[in-house]
Amino acid sequence: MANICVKLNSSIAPASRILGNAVSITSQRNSSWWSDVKMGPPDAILGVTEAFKRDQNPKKINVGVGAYRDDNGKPFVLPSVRTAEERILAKHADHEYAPIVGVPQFWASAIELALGADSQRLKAKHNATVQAISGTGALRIGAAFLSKFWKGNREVYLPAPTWGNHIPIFEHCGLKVNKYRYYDPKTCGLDFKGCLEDIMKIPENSIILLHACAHNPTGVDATPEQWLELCNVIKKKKLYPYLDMAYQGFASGDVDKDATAVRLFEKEGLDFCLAQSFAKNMGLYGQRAGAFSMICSSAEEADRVLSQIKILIRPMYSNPPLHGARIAAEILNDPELKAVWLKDVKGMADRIIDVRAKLKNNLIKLGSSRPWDHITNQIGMFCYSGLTPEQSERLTKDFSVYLTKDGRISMAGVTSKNVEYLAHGMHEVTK
Ligand code: IK2
Repeated sequence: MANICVKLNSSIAPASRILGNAVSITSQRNSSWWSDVKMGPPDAILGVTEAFKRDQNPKKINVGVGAYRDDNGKPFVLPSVRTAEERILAKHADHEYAPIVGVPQFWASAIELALGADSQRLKAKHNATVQAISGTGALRIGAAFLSKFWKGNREVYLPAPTWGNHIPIFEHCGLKVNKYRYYDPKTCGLDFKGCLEDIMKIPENSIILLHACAHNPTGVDATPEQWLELCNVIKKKKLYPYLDMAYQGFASGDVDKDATAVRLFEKEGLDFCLAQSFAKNMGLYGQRAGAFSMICSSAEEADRVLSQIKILIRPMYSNPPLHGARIAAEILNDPELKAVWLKDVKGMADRIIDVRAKLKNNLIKLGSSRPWDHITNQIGMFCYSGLTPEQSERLTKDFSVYLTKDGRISMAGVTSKNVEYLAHGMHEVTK
């Protein structure tokens, strides 16, 4: 150890002296380095799964996390994904580093899926697109870019409520987080009037985040007409839109229909950020396949923006993982396999639509006098049930039904086998 030296205050000091210092500082403090670190709370969503795993009740149901299950409650690997994996294995591909921007066949087809193959701005190369560590990583790259380069008001406006992780993603990047009205608890639907009123009050040159489809946690989306109005207000108020599309295909079962908002913003000539995830629509949760794009005003601007995105990514994680991106690329670049995937997505969306109806009908059959129409009116993975935190807690404690405290039910965890029991529990806690 004596011959290991460390640079200290511009002079070279033997490591033993430094280590000696560390030991004496620790003993002076009479505690360890991290004795002041407080225990943090479990994650509001992933913590629910941890508690579910500990429960011994054979009737337990996990409707906490938004992860699709088949009708037997088992994780589902899409047939199109299985085929893609077999093809990749047969290719004996290497495991070299991906470029900083990721697998080109992946990110190029990801943005085409969002904007559509006929997108004029895609053809004109107005997009700066990179592969990202799923949707979360995509959002994070965008937040880091905005934090470094945004010259307007350093505030981002999020819908109330929103996916819980949006808040720390932007805050960690030094942007102030504000809310605009979105959900109306009285109707369990969209508070469109309140939403427009609040957006009109946002200071010009601020950033606004919008869920492109299948809003999480409410399952409440704007209609195409309402999207057009939102787009016009955003343009008029000179706001910078950040679109988060984590569920393309999951809302309606149709990837083109679910891209309505993104394509509208593109056609209306707005520049915007776009975060995409393939966790849900390809079931690639743990593969972390996502994409981040900035739609810019010219190809030349997109080139400059891309160069800076690469500079941000390099010290974050250097370059993204290969496997999930290869799977998605295999699917999106082969018309036949893509057709299988589109059927897979529709199958998942339809199963969810089916269990929504079953849940509502079971509640009616049990004699519940509460209005439950929102269960079938809301779309996508989640039902914002209207259960209070107390009712949600009782559902967990007395019925081993695991959900987040805001009453959000992941419909992806509901099956034809457990729906009756879920309805029974919901009826008992809302009587
Ligand atoms: N954006 C939104 C709106 C999301 O809902 C998600 C995924 N959330 O899923 C967990 C849950 O709410 O139960 C993401 C982004 C990011 O997803 P990922 O990073 O998994 O692609």
